[in-house]
Amino acid sequence: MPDFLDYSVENEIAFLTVNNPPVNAMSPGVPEAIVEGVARAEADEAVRAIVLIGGGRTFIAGADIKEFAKITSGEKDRGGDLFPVINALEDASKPTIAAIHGTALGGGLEIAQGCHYRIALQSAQVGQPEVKLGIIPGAAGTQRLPRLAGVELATRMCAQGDPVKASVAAEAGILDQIVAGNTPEELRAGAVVFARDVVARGGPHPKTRERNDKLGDEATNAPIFEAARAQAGKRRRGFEAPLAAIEAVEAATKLPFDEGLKREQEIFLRCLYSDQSKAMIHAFFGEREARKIPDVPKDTPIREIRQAAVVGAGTMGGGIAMNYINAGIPVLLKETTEEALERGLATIAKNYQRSIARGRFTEEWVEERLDLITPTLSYDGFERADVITEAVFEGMELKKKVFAELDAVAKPGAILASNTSTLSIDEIASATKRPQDVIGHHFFSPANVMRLLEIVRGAETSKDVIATSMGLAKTLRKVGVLAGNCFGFIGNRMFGPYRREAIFLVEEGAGIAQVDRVLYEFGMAMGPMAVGDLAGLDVGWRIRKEHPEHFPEGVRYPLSEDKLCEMGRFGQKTGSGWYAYDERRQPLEDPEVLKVIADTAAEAGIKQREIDDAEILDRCLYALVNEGARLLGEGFALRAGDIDVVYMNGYGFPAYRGGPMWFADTIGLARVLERVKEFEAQHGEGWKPAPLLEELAAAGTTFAAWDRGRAQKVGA
Ligand code: 3H9
Repeated sequence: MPDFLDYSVENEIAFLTVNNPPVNAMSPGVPEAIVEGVARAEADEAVRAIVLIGGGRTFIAGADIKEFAKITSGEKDRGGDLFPVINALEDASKPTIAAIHGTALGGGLEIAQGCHYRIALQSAQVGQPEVKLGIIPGAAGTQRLPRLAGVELATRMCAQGDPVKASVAAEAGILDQIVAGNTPEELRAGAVVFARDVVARGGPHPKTRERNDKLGDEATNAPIFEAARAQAGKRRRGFEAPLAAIEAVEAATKLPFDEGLKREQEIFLRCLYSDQSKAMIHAFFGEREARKIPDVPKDTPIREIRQAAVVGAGTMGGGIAMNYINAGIPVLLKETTEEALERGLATIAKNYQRSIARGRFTEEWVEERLDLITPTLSYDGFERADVITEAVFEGMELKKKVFAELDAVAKPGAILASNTSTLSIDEIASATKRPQDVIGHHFFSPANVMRLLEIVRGAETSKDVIATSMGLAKTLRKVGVLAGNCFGFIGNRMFGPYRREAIFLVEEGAGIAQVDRVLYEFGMAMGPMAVGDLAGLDVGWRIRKEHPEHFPEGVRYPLSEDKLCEMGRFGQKTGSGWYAYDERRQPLEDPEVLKVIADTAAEAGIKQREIDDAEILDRCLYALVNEGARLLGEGFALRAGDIDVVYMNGYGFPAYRGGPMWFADTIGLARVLERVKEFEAQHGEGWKPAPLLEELAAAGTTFAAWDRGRAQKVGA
């Protein structure tokens, strides 16, 4: 049995140091070890107070999330919950103190709430992030947190899941003291002083469950819950857990502690067994798996990134520059004309102003960031850059010209990244004499907001450039996913068939708004037609013209979108696309577009008919899944989970459905294949089933199982 707890006594204080790296999760055996430690300290006459502290880099990051799947699959019964620990700490006769560094999250914060006192380093954070896993706090967090923090903050923390800083937690009453210093050693020293002080003051020591002074009343609480529900409906549309968390906190304000707790447990279990929580736990581990690249080991050397440069100050280039300066990395931002540069800088300033207005950043912080940008019209200074990102217009000739210029000015070892969303990294790299340093860094618009960074590996990209890019994604607070160098990589390659089906459906008689509504109601952030109008219909049009090889003769082609582009209807930026837009940018149905569609259908011999919502959903989603399976089988993604991470973080796929491949697993691959074959019979070539989909459906297995099998092979 591993040694999950170090027990030591200093100055009459027992230190229970949790020892379960990397994040001190409450894996089986850890709660039991803490209970034993508390009992030992209680029995030890030399001990006057008990301090619970985390070993290594953090306090307790919560329950062991891996255990949840074992519980819901029936592999083990619930057991191992945290109540024995919390009760032991709260009912101890000697004062108990949680000493927090790093993060106290989920069950970690719930255990701390069971202690009589909580102290923390200034750098620590505390939170109830369970909703991000589709569950709610399940060890009385919804009942104790409002008793410490008040109803408003507790509701926000439980329903939104974001951690709060130590200073906020101290002000709210979650923490009793902030300890001076930055290190775990200083925390220990502070804990000794604090513990001796509470011992000197004497008992009784406060039990959180008995405190009711912050629970408010119906009149003060009702507007808090109403606002929280409205916020959840708007920001977390379709997610069940935020509403469930609010329900549980509300129970704390209306019921005695034990009854409130019973209510929390019912709601917790309902969420734990839900499909949403399984999908979101898949998303949690998927993001972390995506960092692992089988042939790029963890100890691959990393290139240091101290100075960045970006070529192109348009929407993408400006957003990319913001990512660097937000991370404290100075950036050179190059444009070709003074006007373009000024326009770019003005957009950046406007974006920051919006964040200041929303209270996200302070004026001073933004000033400091903006000082990190050096605008330029030349390559002067580029010789100092460790990473240079090209974000110019999407055209191969221009990109190659820029890369040839970069090859001439960049220092040896600089990473040369292209923000291309479709083009071949190998061809771009061929414009340089250093293809090993060339890689794709595909950011998503708006680049300062969207979490995804698709990292595209060329045939010659060196392993340390890949490892550095994956690390850089984390530094820039992005989720990095490695993609192979195929047309459109992972995301846009799949998006092609998805939007193609949406357009075909419209040509066959579905309403434009109907298609958007069906996908929106499924949970997508926007429908496919509205996305086209937002991103610009000309982007796909230009790609289709530049790459006819991807649209072979005899395979149906999205005719009507080209026609709209020929009319200058590029989407929101030209005031009209699939929709017309009023002055408030509200989309309106446009008779002119309906005529284009009807004429296109008539010319192409497409018979229009009434199309039901179910067909729209199946055709759009299974086009996505089939293409995902194809590129996965061809090796352009490492795992089905990586594809899911791409779609949830870059394309607005609802996290509570776990991404397209996970969603397909939940439907059953045999059923998905059956539909794909039906569509192939009706619509031909474009629906040819992906070999991997056929293989897995025949074997009666899932994409998730296929991922697990591969992970084992790589590990072996
Ligand atoms: C809960 O507590 C429910 C309760 O109400 C009680 C119910 C009874 N479990 O993220 P990182 C792994 S629900 C298992 O790269 P960082 C992670 O997979 C829980 N494993 O580090 C990774 O493994 P690998 C509520 C976990 O420094 C490694 O640790 N708590 C857990 O960037 C390093 O993780 C949360 O939701 C876990 N709880 O960030 C907190 N946490 O190396 C979830 C991490 O094999 N965790 N791992 O890929 C986090 O938010 C971040 O991990 C943290 C550290 C901020 C702590």
